[in-house]
Amino acid sequence: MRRLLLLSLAVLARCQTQTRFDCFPEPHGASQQACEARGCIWNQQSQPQSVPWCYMAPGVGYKLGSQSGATYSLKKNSGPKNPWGLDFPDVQLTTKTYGSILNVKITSGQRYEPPVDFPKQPATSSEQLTLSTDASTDVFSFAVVRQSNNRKIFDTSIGGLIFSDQFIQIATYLPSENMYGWGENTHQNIKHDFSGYLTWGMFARDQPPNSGSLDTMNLYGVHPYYMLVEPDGKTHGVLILNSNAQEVTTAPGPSLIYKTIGGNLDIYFFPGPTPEQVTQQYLSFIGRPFLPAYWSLGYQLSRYGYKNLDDVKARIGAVRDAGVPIDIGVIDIDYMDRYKDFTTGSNFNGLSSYVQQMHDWSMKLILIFDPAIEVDYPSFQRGISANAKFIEWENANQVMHSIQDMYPLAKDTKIMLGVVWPDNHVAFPDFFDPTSNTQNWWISEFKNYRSQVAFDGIWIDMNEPSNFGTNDPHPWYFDNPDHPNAAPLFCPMNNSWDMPPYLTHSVWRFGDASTGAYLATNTLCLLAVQANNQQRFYNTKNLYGLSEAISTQQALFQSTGKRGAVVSRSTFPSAGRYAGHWLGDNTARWEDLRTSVIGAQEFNLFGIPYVGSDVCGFNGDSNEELCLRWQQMGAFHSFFRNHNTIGAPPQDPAVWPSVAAASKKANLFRYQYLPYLFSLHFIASMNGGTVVRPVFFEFPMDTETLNLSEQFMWGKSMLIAPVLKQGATSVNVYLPEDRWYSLSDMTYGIIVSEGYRTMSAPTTSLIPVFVRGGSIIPRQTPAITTDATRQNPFEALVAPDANGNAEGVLYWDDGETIVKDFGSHPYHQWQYTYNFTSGGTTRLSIKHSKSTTVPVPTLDILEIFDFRGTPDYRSFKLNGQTVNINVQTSSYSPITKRLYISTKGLIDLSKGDVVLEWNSSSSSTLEFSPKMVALESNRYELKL
Ligand code: MIG
Repeated sequence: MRRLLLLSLAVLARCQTQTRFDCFPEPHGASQQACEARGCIWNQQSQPQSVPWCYMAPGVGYKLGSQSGATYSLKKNSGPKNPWGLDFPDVQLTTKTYGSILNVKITSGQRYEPPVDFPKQPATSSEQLTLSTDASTDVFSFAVVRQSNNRKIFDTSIGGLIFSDQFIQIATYLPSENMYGWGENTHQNIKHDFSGYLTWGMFARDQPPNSGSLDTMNLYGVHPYYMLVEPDGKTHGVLILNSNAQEVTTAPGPSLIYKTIGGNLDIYFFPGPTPEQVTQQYLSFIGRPFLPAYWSLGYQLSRYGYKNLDDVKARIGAVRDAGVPIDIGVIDIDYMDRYKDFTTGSNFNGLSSYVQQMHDWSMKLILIFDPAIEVDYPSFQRGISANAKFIEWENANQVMHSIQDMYPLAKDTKIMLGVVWPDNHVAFPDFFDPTSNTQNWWISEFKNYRSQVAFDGIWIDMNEPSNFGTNDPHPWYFDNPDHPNAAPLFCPMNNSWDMPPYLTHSVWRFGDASTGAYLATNTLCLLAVQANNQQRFYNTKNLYGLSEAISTQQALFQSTGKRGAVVSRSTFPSAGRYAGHWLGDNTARWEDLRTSVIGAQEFNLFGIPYVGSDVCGFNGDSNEELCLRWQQMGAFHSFFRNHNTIGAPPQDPAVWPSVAAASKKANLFRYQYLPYLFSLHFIASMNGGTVVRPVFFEFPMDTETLNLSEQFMWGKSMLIAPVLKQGATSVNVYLPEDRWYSLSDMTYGIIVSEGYRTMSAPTTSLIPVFVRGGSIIPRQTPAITTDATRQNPFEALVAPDANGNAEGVLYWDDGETIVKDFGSHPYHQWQYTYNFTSGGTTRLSIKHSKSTTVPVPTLDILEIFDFRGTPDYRSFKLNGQTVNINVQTSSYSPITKRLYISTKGLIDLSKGDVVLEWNSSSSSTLEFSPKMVALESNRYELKL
């Protein structure tokens, strides 16, 4: 009886939250009449606020025709018809597996497939996913079922499947609301919201993020991927491999509605069951991230709007003089001659000798390059001679001759000309050119320029691709004194590529044609073609950044001969193999600092761990306190660059003494722990995985971690709780059930109890950082550059768990050799294991599981927290041989229980496996447990 009641309540609950498939998403013109004219239902409802009033009648979908093996032939049912195109009468659903990855694909005949080159390596898992289908009604549905517990992780019995040429929809119930990912958008919380209907656009656009309030607009890249933590903590991932303009709606149920205007529903399910395993499985399929050069983990100083080379020298000099560790100078488009790639402006004369100077300081140079090439200078000339291809009109009769005929080199071509930063019109290289002429020309331009200016890394911007003023009779640059009034591109709108029946949230978020919003806004016409007419820009636009990144990584490798680093503004799944990413043109506001913490976690889910924000804020004027806190937080993002817009006052750390001091401290901490950060990148690159990691990745069973947006982890062993609020002098941090040692100045080495803790965080100290019990963290004494730091002896920080055990790894290579494959790449790998025995022998074993001739500093320092005994310095034995410990530099405190062993040349790591053992007597009968409880008043108490 009771069960029955519960059941009917559940049914009722589901009925109440019946998901509505929006039938009038257009921004204007919805009315009962217009709605009913579409054959849809009009029913005003106020709860939740965002519920569509015009929605599709039930029964939308396909029915089963026939089945043969893993292929289901579906037929359009008698339910409502699609308002945005002719429903295909027949579609096919097929399944396939890649190891434990399950693929469900719905298509209809031969359709566009994204030309991406994923490795599609099969992944392994302890869990299995299977397909179940239901053809008992007129609405065929399928579910993806986790075998171990029969949970439906994807369940299309909600209905709503639509398949037409330019409008495709699929919907599903979800097993929980714990959804993460989808991008690129600015999310206010790391976890998605299912309390109402919220639609996120996905279409690459040159669009600065807005963190000030909830804003669902699409930004620079496209990532149709999410991860979901099920009610029991098991986690799965889902990729919809589609590169068209698309959108996703989170809705009560919880349910999800996905729409795209081309391609297929090519869906991949990654079974986990842990979040990190999901990421590994996802990356074995799409490709693992590149390993950044060691130096690229150093601190970068950038700005847009340097006046000349002296300006650059002055700011880099000031930061160095302030003693702030810095590795990289970054120069924006200012260095170019009138913003033309591969040229140097006269105000940057001497750049090549300054690079030599930087190299002498062990610093590196990263330069920006935009994809668009002005069509009247030598680089373009060489491209044309090399038969390089550019994005073009489909037919010669579409060419805008008023523009084209001004340029002898472009006059007789179909190249679609646009406007970006250069004074004259530009062309967009076609990186899908099947002949490779374009890619080879691109690479040779970099080689050529590298022989003049010895840059070390490449920053690619504007590759959505961004085009100024499309369809705008008076583009913004007409009012910019630094830009001539080049005639803007106008797209013919009488075609189904630029004006498809359904425009997606990517347009509607900005209005519609009446307000000047089009798919082509800020970009090229969607009817353009690539790959010798084989590809339509309508389909491939979202892949432009990825395609450019692939060629640019080759350009970097071939021009420098080193691994370096590329960062790209536009990304798509697998872009992490070739480039990192910065989170775009944020604003110098506290809200933006906060969302960048979320953004960096999301890009780690997307397989792009070399990611970070514009530290101190790009647009707007930064200020002392914000910049200080941003520097402190940014020191924990892999890509760590202070960047500023043109016209904004300087915001490098040397501007304010307090910021310089805090940055110095934060950067020294980062440089000290670089061997750990680098090892995380090494593992992510070799095996897949995240570097900056959401807390729930490590504690998915702890529901408290599921919406922690403001703190994150480095791998599994460090937890970082940045200060993100103006005026704050403390942070309320959540420590999941485990053992945590503080690494903050005032509480260094002390165990902090789990739960919510208020940690003191004045501007003068490091933000709260914790190391997890059971970890061994490799580190080095920091210096002013990563290169100098690398020469210093290694240290091991041992943070034992409650049983006195700990383990860790260290990966090491020369930091710059290009990784062809890890099988042949020269690197060292060590596994550290530590066991403490009370009143007995403590043992640190180091297994040298992979070795090479790359030189390695010795391991000179061991710092051990919570060492519960008095060490006998004379008992130390290295591989059985007595070793002399320098008692002058070593110490032990029975109060803090911190053991510090420092002896020059203690362990030669290059010589195979090592065991270090020593004895200790149990310390005083009074067992101190240095457990700390943070009090609301921000004072600390030692709990005895
Ligand atoms: O239209 O190169 O996101 O980082 O400073 C702006 C100038 C072009 C946008 C990039 C920003 C860069 C700026 N670029």
